[in-house]
Amino acid sequence: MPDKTSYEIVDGIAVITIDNPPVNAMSTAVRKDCWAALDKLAADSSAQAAVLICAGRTFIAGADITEFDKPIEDPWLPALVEKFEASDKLIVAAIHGTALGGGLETAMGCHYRCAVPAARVGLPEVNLGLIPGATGTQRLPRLAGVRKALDMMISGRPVSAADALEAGIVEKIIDGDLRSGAITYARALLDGGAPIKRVSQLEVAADGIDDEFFSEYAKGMARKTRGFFAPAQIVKSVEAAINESYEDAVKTERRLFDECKASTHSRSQRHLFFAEREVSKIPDVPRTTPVRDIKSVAVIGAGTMGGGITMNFVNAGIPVTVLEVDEAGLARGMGSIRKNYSVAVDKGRMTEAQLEQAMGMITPVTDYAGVAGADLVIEAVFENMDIKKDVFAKLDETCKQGAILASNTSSLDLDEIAAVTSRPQDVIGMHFFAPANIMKLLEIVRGRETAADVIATALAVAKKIRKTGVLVGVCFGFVGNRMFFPYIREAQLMMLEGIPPERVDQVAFDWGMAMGPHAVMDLSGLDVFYKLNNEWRDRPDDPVYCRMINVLSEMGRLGQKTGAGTYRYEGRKAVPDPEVMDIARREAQALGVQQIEVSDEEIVERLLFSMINEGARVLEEGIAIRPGDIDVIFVNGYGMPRYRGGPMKYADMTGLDKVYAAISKYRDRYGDLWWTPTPLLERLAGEGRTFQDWSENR
Ligand code: 3H9
Repeated sequence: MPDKTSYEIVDGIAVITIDNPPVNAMSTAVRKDCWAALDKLAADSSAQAAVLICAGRTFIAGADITEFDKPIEDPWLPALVEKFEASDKLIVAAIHGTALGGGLETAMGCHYRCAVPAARVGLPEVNLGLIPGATGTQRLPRLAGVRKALDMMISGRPVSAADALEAGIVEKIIDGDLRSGAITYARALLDGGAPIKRVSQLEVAADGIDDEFFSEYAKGMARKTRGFFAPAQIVKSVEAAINESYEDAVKTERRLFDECKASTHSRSQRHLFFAEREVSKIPDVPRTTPVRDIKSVAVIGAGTMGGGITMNFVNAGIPVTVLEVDEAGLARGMGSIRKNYSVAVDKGRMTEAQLEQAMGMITPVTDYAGVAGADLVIEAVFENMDIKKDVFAKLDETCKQGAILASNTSSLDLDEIAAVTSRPQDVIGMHFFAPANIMKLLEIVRGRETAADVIATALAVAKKIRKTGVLVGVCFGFVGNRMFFPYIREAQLMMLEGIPPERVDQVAFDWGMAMGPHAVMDLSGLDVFYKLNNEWRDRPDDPVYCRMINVLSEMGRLGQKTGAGTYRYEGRKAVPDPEVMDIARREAQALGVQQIEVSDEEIVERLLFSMINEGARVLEEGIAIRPGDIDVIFVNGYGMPRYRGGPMKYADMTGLDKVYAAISKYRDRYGDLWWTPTPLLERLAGEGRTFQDWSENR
């Protein structure tokens, strides 16, 4: 027998075990082996039935995603699933861990399914820009009903074994040893004369599914799935389960799957799947690096950021000491944390008792002695170098040896901060994104002297508090903000050029951004950008640069919080303000900025390509380790849609020659200062290569 599966007879039952670590993905080799095992089962007179089970930590976690960019090799998964179903001998799938995607589809090709209580099953293909393509869109509605199947496929969220049992996706829960339990179950089915249940032959329960159902369903999911290609394809495929014969509907599913697989969306989302796993691999920090034990955390500063950071740790069960300069600030900070938790209570996500328990894990203090024993201290004070240095000097005096001293700075020189301590090896940046209790991204900033175990610990902490930690180097703004500045700069310049902010925002939104640049600035506060620009010490001298941020901030128009910024606010509703465009026109005249007409394409290019050019520089300087790391930053921290894959993947898919040509065109128009193509971009464009290719073959 080939080595990805084993075949053994126990009590007249063939036990087919897949063993393809780490997650038993259905690779070509596994598919071939399963095919052979099924042939053997058919010919084996000593086997009356079979159990399909997996070794290791999980049942099959899906098709092997690494094979999606290569030509498909037979047997392809849909054919294998049909072969399981066609078996004349009864087959039971025995599920532990997660049966996902092609894994659940294979299980649904079997005649019965049993699972351990902790198992979870789901069809998460949508997260990869795909639809289930091995008859899952046809089988799940037959077992669980149309609505439940759609909900599972559109959300991509797996359900528990208990939920699967209730929905009819599995027939039995096995307490205790799965293998022996599944064999006993198969034996009992045989002895009881249970029929061979072929899911494809079941009717789809169509009660309550009228002509309107699918269009209503599509309308209902529209807001959450805006811009994504796969969700509507899933709906169409399930619609086929109702309106077409099984054989025709499977063909429809195949067509819709192939369209998804070839789409830029799926290529982007598959790229992110691997990029998000790769970020934790640091070339000079091996996985075996020991991590420091983090049992207690202290947060310096109880402002909005400090409060949000605190909540992350409390939610992960780690007690936090919060330090503020005075009792009043402390009371305000604790009040906001309580208020945030109350919102969760109001929404039914938390009970009053849990709220009190969470608050009980926070110790408010005003004296540095109170944070002396913490394993990890995160400074979240005002973004100002002198203040930060002062805090770190105090931490160096008070904190125990071995404590990790982290700064939440979003832009400042971490090495300069570390230099005020006697232990720069213990200093690291942990840049959270607002709102810190919600946003997934954590930029982990490595200083010149940060120790390897401190980096490994910060990455482990990120995982513990359910953040995506990305390691970056020291420079102004690190990776995210540094690359976001050109995007903001171009939005600002376009305002001076007479292009209304609402148009720029609409184009960015339609491209897929969660919000346009002007709306983001108004939300964060124009003063935040104003201060950041002023902290940027070696900013090129350009009076036009972000001029409107300066003018509006100095007028006290700071954004949503003052009721007016670039927009005027009626409650939270942004209303275009003609006065702002009047100011922009006057400023443009004074600065000699031409009024121009631009296409939507130009708006996208100027916003995105300026950012990509900076990204290439970030890579050249080694500030980001891989282009994929940059992409992970932008989809997790800056509202970039996953279906674009992040700025660097978007550039690769657009073609670096096109990006280079456009940047050169803007250099001709605006000069060298901001639009000089980065040498790396120029070289790769000339060689017809991608950032990804460069990263893998350096
Ligand atoms: C599909 O099935 C299509 C079909 O409908 C139709 C076909 C015709 N393939 O996440 P982890 C790797 S689409 C290849 O760190 P965890 C992963 O890259 C598929 N590799 O572990 C990582 O590698 P490395 C539908 C895969 O315990 C390692 O395994 N299925 C696959 O945190 C460990 O992964 C899905 O979308 C794969 N399918 O989480 C499920 N899955 O160590 C995708 C994982 O080199 N997978 N790897 O970095 C998951 O959601 C999680 O991996 C899982 C485990 C929950 C299983």
